[in-house]
Amino acid sequence: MDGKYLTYHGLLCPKETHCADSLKYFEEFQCRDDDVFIITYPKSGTTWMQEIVPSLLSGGDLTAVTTLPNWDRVPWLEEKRAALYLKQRPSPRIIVSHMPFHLMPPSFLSSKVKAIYVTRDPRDVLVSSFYFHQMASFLDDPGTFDEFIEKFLNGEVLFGKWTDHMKSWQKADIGNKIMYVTYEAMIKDLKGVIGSLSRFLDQDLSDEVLEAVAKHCSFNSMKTNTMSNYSLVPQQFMDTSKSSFLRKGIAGDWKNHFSPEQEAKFRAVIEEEMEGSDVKLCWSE
Ligand code: PPS
Repeated sequence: MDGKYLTYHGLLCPKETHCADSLKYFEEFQCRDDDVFIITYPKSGTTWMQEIVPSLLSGGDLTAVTTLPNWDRVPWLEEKRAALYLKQRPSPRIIVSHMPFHLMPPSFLSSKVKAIYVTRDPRDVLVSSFYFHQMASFLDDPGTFDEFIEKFLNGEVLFGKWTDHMKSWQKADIGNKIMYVTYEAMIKDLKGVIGSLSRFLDQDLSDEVLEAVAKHCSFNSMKTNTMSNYSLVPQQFMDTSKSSFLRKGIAGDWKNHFSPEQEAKFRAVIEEEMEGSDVKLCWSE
C-alpha cells in the first residue's frame, strides 16, 4: 500500500490523522455513561451529524456549532488530536468514530453510551469519497472512476469494505443504545429525523427549536459555516480548487457518475456480500 496509510486490523487509516498512539488511545478509551457516539462509514453524513447532535444536546443553543470547529466540538476518537480535545471535556461528550463495532473499546459495551449510526447509499458514498480523494493531499489519488469502484469494492479504501462496516454495526448487540439513521431520510425530512434524534437523546424540545436546528443544519447553511465547512483547513491538506468538502449534499448523485454496467456490477457485488444479513439495501426498499 501507499506510504500515506497505515493498516489497523486490516483497515486503512491515513497516517496524517492516525498513529500508533492515537489508536492505542482509542483502544483504551474510557467511555462515560452519558457519552454520545456518532458512528459512520466515511462520507455517510458524519459532518452533518456533528452539527445536529450538539445543537440538540444544547437545547437549541447554536453557540458551539458557530464558534468551535467540528473536529474540536465532536472529536474523532481514533484521530491524533482526540486525546487533546477529550481530556477535560465536560459531559455530555459527543464523539465520532469510523471503526467497526467489533473493534470498539470495551467500555463502549460496558457503559450506557448512546450511539447514532448513519448510513448512506453506498453508490453516493463512493462518489463523495472519489471527490474527497481528489482534494485531500493525505489520501491517494483515486485514479479513474472505474479504478476507484474496484478499490472501493475490494475494501482498499479508508476503513475497509462498506459491506463489512454495515454488517458489523447492524449486528451490534447493544439494544436501545443505538439509533440507525439514513442520510436519505435526512434529505427527505430533516426536521422529522431531528425530532426522532431529540427523543432518542432525551431532549424535550419545542417545535420552534427543532425548526431552528433543522434550518441551521441545512446544506446551504452548513456550507457557509466556517466552523463546519472545513475552510479552516489549509489548502495544502484540502485543495478546494479541486472539490469542496460540502460538495453537493444530495441523494442520488451516483446517477451522474456510474454507467449502467458499472452500477449493475457494483450492486451485484454489494448484494452478494450482504446476503444473509438483516440489512435492507436502499435500492431494495
Ligand atoms: S467524512 O469525511 O467521513 O467526515 O465525510 P462525511 O461528513 O461523512 O460526508 C460528507 C458528505 O456529507 C455531505 N453533507 C451534507 N449533505 C446534506 N446536507 C448537509 N447539511 C450536509 N453536510 C454534509 C457532504 O456534502 C458530503 O457529501 P457529497 O455528496 O460529497 O456532497
